[in-house]
Amino acid sequence: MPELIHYDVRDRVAVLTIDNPPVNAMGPGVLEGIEENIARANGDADVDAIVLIGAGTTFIAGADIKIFGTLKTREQSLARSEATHARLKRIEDSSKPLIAAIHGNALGGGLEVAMACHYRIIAPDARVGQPEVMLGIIPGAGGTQRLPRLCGAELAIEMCTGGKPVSARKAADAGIVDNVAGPDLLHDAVAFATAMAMSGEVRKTRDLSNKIADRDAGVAACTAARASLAKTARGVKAPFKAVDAIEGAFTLDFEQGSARERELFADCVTAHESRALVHMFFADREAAKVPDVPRDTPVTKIERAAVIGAGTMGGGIAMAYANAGIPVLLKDVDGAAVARGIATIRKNYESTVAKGKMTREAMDKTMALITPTTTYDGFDQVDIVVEAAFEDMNLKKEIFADLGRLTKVSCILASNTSTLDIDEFAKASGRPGQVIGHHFFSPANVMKLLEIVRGRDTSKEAIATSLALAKRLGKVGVVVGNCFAFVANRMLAYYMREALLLLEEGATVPQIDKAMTDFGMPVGPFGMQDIAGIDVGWRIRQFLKSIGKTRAEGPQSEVPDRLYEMGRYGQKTGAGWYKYEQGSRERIHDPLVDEIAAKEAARRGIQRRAIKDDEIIARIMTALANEGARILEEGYATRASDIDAVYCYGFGYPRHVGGPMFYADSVGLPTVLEHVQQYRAQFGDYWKPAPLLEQLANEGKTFNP
Ligand code: T1G
Repeated sequence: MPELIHYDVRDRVAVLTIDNPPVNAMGPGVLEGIEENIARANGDADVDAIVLIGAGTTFIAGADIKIFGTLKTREQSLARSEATHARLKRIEDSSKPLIAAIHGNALGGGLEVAMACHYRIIAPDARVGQPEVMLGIIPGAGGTQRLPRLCGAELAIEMCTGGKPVSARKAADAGIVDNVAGPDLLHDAVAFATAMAMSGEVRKTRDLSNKIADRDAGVAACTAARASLAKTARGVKAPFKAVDAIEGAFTLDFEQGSARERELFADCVTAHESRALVHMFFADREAAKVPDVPRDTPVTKIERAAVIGAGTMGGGIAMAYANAGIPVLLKDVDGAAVARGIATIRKNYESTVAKGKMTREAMDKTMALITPTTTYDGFDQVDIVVEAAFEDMNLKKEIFADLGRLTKVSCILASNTSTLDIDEFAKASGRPGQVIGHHFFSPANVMKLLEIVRGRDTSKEAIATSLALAKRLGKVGVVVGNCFAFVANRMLAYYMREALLLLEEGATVPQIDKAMTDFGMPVGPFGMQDIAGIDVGWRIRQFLKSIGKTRAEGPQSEVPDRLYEMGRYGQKTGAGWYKYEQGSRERIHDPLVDEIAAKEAARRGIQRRAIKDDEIIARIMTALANEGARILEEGYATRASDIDAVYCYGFGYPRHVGGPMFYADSVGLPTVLEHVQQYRAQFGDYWKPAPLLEQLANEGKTFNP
């Protein structure tokens, strides 16, 4: 067992260094080691004070998240947090001043350990936070009791319900930390500890009371927090539990408040919400690991970029690059097209400034990074080109042939195509190793997913460069294979197939959309199409028909074609699946659409019936899981959690449900298989179960190991 805590004495100060790479998570032995070494320092005659500091890049990044999966019952959770609470109290009872020296991050249990120390000193660029709600839990090591004692109700609530870390400066101003250090944190921490030893003062956070003295104000802040969460939480429960626990800091004494925290923590850690969010935490990180692309694969440093096509997607992609500080050329066929693109970009930034989320100065600085052009001048200087032109194979082949001639050999040639075969235009470029799919999701400057499509000849360097770039653009990069419509749109087709068939069978547009938003989707399938444009879907269907393809196996509803023929393209024409008042985006049910669906059903001999919301969820989720299984067995996705990441970051699938594959695991694959077989009998062979689903269900296994 490597030594997790190093003990050194410097100028009569014991320096305890936590050494559990990569992020000093509180795995087995860490907290125990801290307590043992504090006891040692208290017994050490050569020591007057103690400093706790992290080795490597950070202080403690929290409890070891891998442990949560082992807490199967409330009892197990309660026993574990009782032991942790008791251990932190013993640490807090150190007779010699105990100073936490924070660099990098002090998150979750890391901040809780720091708050159990008597004083905290922080590096200027460090952050502290209680991100537990991002994992579907609440602070479980006394954070909901000690944090309000240091910074009061409002900030404690903000930190514990939002999960975002705060800066060193903000933490100091709020009283969470006592001092912001200079460039040498350890030096300043030892000096601070020596001063505290001189004063002989130990200050136990649990005994502080002035920030929690005003009980009514504390309770009022919690009530207000619940009200605002009711509008924003969209089905997640942990933030409400965090407020309940913090309220205990104002209405109960420390022991009772801590006991309440333990109870609420146990509620959360054993719930599906937390299992799903922990799954997604690791899914985000696993996605960056591609089995045949070693971590030390060389990556191209992206210092300049170019985007071809200044339409909705091209403009959003250029913004994503500029937001990351990368200068980008934005090219389109003529001045008018580029000017339209730049005008849309400016409008988007203006609305961000208007919402106070960006300063005008920052907007001007960012927009200055985007250079409009109608020529290939300067393309020989860029490190990556993202082609976001019209979805037409011949046009793309032409562009990639130009790029192959005009850009430097190390330049990555990426395409934002959502459907077309990467290998075809890779050949046209003459440099297939550099060609790769970078499929962004609309709005490209907002949606977190970057679907990275590897072609037959795409080099490992191009893949590694794309993954590193995704992180730099603030995206989750997921590498998928070059099958038709890749992973995201291939699965979306099955999602839409079932939504449209359910409509023909008797459900209504608002009913289906509500079932999906109640499930946690940000918008239902029909609301989403009205935003994206029914005409866009129609054009893709025409293109697919021209190459003899359909998006999904099985019957294709023609209701969207009927709407297209009526000029109902969605929000942009004031009517689509819904109708819209002039200038409003409020969706209004239009019975005319039900009539069209009924006519189409009659034409296809479908008997209409009343459909329950459960069936809507089951049909759609089962179709996703079955197609996801096919994608896995065909090798177009490395692991099931990649598919979950694609769906959560590409289509806003609720992270607290865990993605379609994790959801299927939670339903139970035998049940999912049963549904597929039932639907096959009811609707037809297009519901053939994926062999992988059958195999895993029969072996009692899951998609996600
Ligand atoms: N536990 C286990 N592994 C962790 C971990 C953790 N807390 N944090 C990171 N890792 C792994 C991660 O999986 C990856 O592994 C490697 O470290 C590098 O991480 C009691 C109960 C600290 C900001 O929620 O936010 O405390 O993929 O790629 O981008 O109340 O990691 O290399 O094999 O993310 O530099 C609360 C979670 C826990 C913080 C660094 N803490 N971590 O970001 O590196 S709950 C958190 C992060 C808790 C208490 C409760 C980030 C980071 P691998 P990385 P990074």
